[in-house]
Amino acid sequence: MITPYGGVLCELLAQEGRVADLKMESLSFDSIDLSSRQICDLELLLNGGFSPLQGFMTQEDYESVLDQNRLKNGMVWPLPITLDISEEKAKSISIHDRISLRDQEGCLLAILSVEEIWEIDKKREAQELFGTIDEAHRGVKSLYQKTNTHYIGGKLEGIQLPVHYDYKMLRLPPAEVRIKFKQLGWRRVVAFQTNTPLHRAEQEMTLNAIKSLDANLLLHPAVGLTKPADKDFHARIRCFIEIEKKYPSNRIMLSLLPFATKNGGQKEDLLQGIIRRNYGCCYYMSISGGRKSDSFSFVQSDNSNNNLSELFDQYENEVGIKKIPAKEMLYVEDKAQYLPIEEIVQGEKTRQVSDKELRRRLVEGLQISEWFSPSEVIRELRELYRSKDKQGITIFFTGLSGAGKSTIANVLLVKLLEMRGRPVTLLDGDIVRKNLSSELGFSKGHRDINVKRIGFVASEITKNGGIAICAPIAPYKNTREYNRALISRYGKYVEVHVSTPLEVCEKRDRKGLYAKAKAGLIKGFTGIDDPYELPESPELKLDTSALSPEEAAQEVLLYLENNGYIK
Ligand code: PPS
Repeated sequence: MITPYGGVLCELLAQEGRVADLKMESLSFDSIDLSSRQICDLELLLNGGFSPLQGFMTQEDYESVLDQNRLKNGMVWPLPITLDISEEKAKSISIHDRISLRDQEGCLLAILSVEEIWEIDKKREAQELFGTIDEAHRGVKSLYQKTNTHYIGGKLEGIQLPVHYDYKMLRLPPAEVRIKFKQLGWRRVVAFQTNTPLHRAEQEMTLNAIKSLDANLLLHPAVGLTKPADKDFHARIRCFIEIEKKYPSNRIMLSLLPFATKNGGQKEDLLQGIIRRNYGCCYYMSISGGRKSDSFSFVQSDNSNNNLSELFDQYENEVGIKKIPAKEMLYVEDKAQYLPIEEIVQGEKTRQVSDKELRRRLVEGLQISEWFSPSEVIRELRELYRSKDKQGITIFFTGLSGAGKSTIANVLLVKLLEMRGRPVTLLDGDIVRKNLSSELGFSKGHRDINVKRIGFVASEITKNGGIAICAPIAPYKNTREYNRALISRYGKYVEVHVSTPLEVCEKRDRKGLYAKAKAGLIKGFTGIDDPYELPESPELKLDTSALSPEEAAQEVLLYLENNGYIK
């Protein structure tokens, strides 16, 4: 029977006294500010997750990993763990230098003793790692576009682990996880890697696996490249917290792994296994990518057409962790239980919900049954995929001066406030010019800044589930499209072209500005000597020469109601 890996953890954090010395010495060192991806690698190096590595790889290790999935000392290691720097930086650093590695706020994390600096042969790396040099592959694209030109390798001395303010209790380093396993008397642990929330099918699948192996479960999602302010991330973690409660409490532990994907297919899967071995697990199981949109089958990560387990199978004895297959389970309606596919008798009615269907139901606010997922998990997902009537909305009026934007916006504001439900904010042109953009004039550059500021504030309101009503002239198409793209990431964007003809606006001329512009007293006036670029496909077009303000506002409400955004 397989036993947990007894190998020594290479934790690279310096002892307390040494840390004080290093901090003093580092005052004269050059610094590298690490990207979030590099910080993930550094964390796993410092906390022992990447044992036996003692620093960022030198060229010999790197070449050996590319050539034969092994470090130069012969140990299995499938992917390079390297630190990339720019050519300019590479020129300013010499071998034997010591370099401070800092996070994005400048906080000192570690000291690197430079052993080697070399230029990356990206073509070779792409070919060896991803089997292609085609940038359609995410790993290749990232290597070509986001990775610097040089690698710098050498041993590390850690000052402190990267700082996390969120879910501290769930961010256990390998040594602490090992201790917990010991305290709990867990000798056989299956590490389960997933990027997506678990539903009942995956819960049953993992339960089935641990029962058959007489083991326990470490639910160990990789949460590397996520930003603390990312709503998605928090919803995902809360889903894990909720599903954890649905397991027998003595069988499961949830912990977060600071690993940033390297899009490395089979090689990455093996690396993930090695990391879990270092955390004290003896089995490894993974699903990535969720369910296919049209069926229940798990989508294996990334580039490989081969069975994802092949490379793992080849090395598992040497590595000291065994991969177990993720066996799909389906809900059998007649039996009101989940069964592995191979145990389902022909003719038995099974049920499934694809990812696409799940998203549709979440967005439409439709029912999702308990057999598919616990209501607590669905509640968290509903926060993320808010149904249309709970999503934030931006209603963006655009049109000439005097077209009637502000008047309709004010009527709409009152009507929406009457309805209650969501907080509503009016960002009228004049209000914004007074409070947000008082230093700006009417040049193209200033108008762009003004309209983008409105877009930014509206995007924040929309993100947080409110309604933003905006009413600037916003004469330029590109800036409007910029706002549309920004805001649509967070909720519904409704462009309303207030298309009242120029002649009508001129005739109204409530502020007397058209007369002044025509007399040449104001320069660059929209519609007179500055362009108004017509919206190509606004959600609504309203001409106030034919509609009263109430009628125009009613059109907007009808649009929102017909499309499910208000009830
Ligand atoms: S923009 O282009 O979107 O930044 O304009 P906006 O912030 O909506 O400001 C438009 C109001 O400013 C007054 N005003 C001018 N408008 C257009 N062109 C020039 N040169 C200009 N100078 C001053 C004008 O009264 C607009 O008010 P509304 O409410 O639209 O009539």
